[in-house]
Amino acid sequence: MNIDIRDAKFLAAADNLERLPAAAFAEVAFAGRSNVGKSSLINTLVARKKLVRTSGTPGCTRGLNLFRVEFVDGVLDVVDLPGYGFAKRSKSERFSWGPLIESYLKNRANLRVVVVIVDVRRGVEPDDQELLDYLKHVKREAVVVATKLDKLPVNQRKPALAALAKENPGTRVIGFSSETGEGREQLWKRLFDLTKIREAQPTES
Ligand SMILES: Nc1nc2c(ncn2[C@@H]2O[C@H](COP(=O)(O)OP(=O)(O)O)[C@@H](O)[C@H]2O)c(=O)[nH]1
Ligand SMILES: [Mg+2]
Repeated sequence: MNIDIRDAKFLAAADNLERLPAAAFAEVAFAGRSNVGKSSLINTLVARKKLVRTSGTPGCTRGLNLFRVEFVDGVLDVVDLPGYGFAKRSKSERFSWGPLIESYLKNRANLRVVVVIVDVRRGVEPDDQELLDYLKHVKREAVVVATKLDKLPVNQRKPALAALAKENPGTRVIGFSSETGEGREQLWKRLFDLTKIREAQPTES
């Protein structure tokens, strides 16, 4: 498969939806617990070492970061959602990351798919499950990516992915490693299938 990325660039950081640039192209959002390897995964996917800041460096950690990835024959907008799982949530909040993300997930016009990243050694944890349930509720397409595959011994990888797939019927599970690049093609293929960007024109917002 030809994954010919012409350009990948940071567009905007937004801590409220009004400040997020208007819906332009098909969009994919990436979510996961803090430290799960989300920034590394996005960088590996777009083959840019430092497009997204990795752990330790401050970014817009509570807000949304928007990137644009250009292919020869299509454009994809990528949204890096804040990591969840650490901050305490109030009773009125469905997620520890608060109403901003919930509203984004529910209302963003050009959002085609949400990639939920889990650690292959931990599987889907309660926070992840809550997100997956919410995505189902708002009828969003979800893909579960089990990353840090390289941390498992080779003979445990297939069984771990099979177990995850079994636990999440109806959701595609893709194994991934930002260390080795394993799963990169498979994830792109899935994203191309779901967004149709390789044949896409800009969408109306
Ligand atoms: N071995 C291994 N380490 C990873 C992988 N992905 C991320 N890491 C490490 O996990 C830590 C957290 O990664 P980061 O991408 O910053 O996580 P984020 O907080 O979810 O954005 C860093 O030390 C990364 O080097 C992976 O696929 N394999
Ligand atoms: Mg990060």
